[in-house]
Amino acid sequence: MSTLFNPLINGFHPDPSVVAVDGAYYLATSTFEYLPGIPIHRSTDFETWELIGHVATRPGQLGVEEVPTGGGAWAPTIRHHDGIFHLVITDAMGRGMLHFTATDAAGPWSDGDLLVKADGSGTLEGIDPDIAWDADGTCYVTFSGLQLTGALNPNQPAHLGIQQVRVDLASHRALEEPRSLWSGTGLMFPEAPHLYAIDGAWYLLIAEGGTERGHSISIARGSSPEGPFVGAPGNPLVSARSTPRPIQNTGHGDLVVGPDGDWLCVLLGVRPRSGTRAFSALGRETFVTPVTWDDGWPAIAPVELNPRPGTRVEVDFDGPLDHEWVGIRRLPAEIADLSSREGALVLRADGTTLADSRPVFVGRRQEHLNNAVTVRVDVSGCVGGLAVRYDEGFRLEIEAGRGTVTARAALGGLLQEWSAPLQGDIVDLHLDSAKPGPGWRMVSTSDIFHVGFTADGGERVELAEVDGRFLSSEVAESFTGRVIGVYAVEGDVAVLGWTAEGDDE
Ligand code: 6LW
Repeated sequence: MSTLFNPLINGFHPDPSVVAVDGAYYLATSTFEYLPGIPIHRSTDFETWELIGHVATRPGQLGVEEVPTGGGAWAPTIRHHDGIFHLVITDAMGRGMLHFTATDAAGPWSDGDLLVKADGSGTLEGIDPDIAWDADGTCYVTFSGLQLTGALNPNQPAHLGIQQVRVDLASHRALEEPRSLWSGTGLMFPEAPHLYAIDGAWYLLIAEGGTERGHSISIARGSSPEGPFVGAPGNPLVSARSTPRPIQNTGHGDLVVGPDGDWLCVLLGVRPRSGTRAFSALGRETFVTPVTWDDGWPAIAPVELNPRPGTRVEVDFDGPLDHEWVGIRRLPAEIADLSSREGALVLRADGTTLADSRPVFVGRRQEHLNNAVTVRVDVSGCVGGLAVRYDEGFRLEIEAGRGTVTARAALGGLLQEWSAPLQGDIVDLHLDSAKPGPGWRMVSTSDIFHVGFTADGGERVELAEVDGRFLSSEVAESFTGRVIGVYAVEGDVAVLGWTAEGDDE
């Protein structure tokens, strides 16, 4: 029997969708403005997951180069039909609703075709597309009718409920006007629909309640993929709302038969720390929980915390970057020079800073609640550093060069800096986050950042302590997660080493 670890996939990995193909599982998640986009994790036992590749590995597959904060790759559905992998997703405020295919889930994936309205007048308006086929091969795209175009009022977006169209995949055109389907029990934001044929019935699984504390999953059943659907008596099937559970915001799930033949639900959740006002440092992560069936209805077990052991990642930049590295609105390969200096990652400044939408930055997701990253940089004649970001407006940097080290917290338009002199050009920059220790004045927080540096051969100098709640999913502007990386703002910054160590105790 497999051990179900929770998180199943640590760090910023929201909106999971999973498919089983020939004894293996392929799981896709959202990446917003980051590239490569849409990671595919593979497992045969649901216990060990390997990042085998991404859907968006080439410029133009997603239109995220100029996407506003919060936009980009939202909520994939991955399926396998007639020997081909299919993935549908919304490139929110970017290209629109897209359909990708691949014969190997590791890639390469297709360029991505826009799913267009029946009259051909542009992309289907909505988010969170699902793709399903009936026994005759009719293709259904079921989606959430959240309207992202036009005058969007973020506090009161227009929402048309769960909708569906039949689609001709040869032309990528809808064959009809969107029809409304069952849209949940009446909670806000019905979204993340997935349609399944199980034991002669059709099931429509959705998320409702919004992706914060009210989040939940509900289901309905019908005799046809077009409905009519009748909601389950036990809805919502899962929600952590108003509970003291360590995993909150549970919702947005996908069902699959697990390796032991039992049903499982993968879903998103957060791990807030503190009391009623609690803060989730890492953003929305992927979790899993058992599903049982009774009288034709599924029951989804509450999500149990079961973290994996801690990890230590050391990178010495003597080969290509692994799949975990991401860039912001551009591919790491565009800016990461690994050939001009042996054993170094050279980042060439281009006039941007981390306040800009496309900075010279490559990073990795923060995977653990307790985390320490150290990078060694050579800053002769240049300026650059190490930073943790949620988005352009919520970030914490430690930057070296020109005889100074500066820690900088830029949080929703507020800015604070701490500086100290630097001797020499080789320096270790440290960005650690940990539970508040005894005596810390702020207790209702996720974690505290300790920002410091060690100049060649010297003692570690502590520059700043910053409350981690300001870099949490409850506070930051975008609903991504923490990404920690190296960046350049002046000249050619050589990164000589990277160590990240963390655990979830
Ligand atoms: C996604 C929506 C949601 O499209 O957040 O939790 C959006 N759910 O379903 C972006 O992740």
